[in-house]
Amino acid sequence: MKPQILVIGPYPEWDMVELEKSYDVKKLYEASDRDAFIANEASQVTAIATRGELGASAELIGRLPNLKIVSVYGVGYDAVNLDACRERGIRVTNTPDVLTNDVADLGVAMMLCQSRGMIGAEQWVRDGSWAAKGLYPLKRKVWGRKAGVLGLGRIGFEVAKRLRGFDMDIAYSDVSQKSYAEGMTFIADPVALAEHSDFLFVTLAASAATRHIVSKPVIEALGPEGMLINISRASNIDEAALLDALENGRLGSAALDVFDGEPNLDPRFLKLENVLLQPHHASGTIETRKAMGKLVRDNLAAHFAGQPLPTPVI
Ligand code: 8YV
Repeated sequence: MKPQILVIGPYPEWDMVELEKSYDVKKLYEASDRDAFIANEASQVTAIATRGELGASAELIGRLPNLKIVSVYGVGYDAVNLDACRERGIRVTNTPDVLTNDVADLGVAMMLCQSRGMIGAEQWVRDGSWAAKGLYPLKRKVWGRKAGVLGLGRIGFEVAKRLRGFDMDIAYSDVSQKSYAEGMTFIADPVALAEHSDFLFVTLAASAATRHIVSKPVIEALGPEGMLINISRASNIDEAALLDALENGRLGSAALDVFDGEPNLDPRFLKLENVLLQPHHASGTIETRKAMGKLVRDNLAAHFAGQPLPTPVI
């Protein structure tokens, strides 16, 4: 008999095919009655496979008495209730490293796209404005300006490496100074970092400790000429303060891949012209998603074989 695993949200078909070869896959996302499904179908589940943003709540963990492992398809595991897992000795794994470069690429692309007004420029060509009105309105340069990286972990470091190619003055904030941050200025206080920056990248792993670390004072320190780029989690930002500041011009602009309540983001975002909106796809390339799927399966396989887990969180 194949072990039962519970899949919280769908994966690409290529992953589902592979998972189904080894496991009796229970698809929570297809259940019309979630409670009945968990009670009747998922009682023998020993593993959860989930996406970074979907996670596993204490309630769900509590309803799966045989659960032994949660394998997360993503580097962020903030949506998994680690306390509930620790209490029962449930292991948790994630997919670090394989997605680092793609996430950094998208963050830098978002900065360029927003600063140079590329979405509006595309529209200018398509709707005939170019021929009718002439030159596209001038935008702001990127190269040589000041960037701040809030969280110089794997992704933050790759963002900074790319920004060097634009001859930017790079500063960063983290819990401590990093030995690998050569040529970058350490500014511990996020408000001071924002004050120093034209572009502020949020690349922190989200946790209860980092909730709203990008606070109203940070947003206002970035100011009317500043741009906030978030490729981490929405919870790192005080979104109400962000919306207010974008609406009244106390913050210049933002480029966001993540939102509170996503995919149902606050409709106020849709009315703003000074924000670039992306659908949480920083790791969304075929190559990286295939590598993430494989790592999810490798962690599950190692668990069921009694081998050390390749990428454990706990
Ligand atoms: C998602 C992510 O898991 O790595 C993370 O933390 O949030 C993403 O990679 C991905 O979008 C799949 O849903």
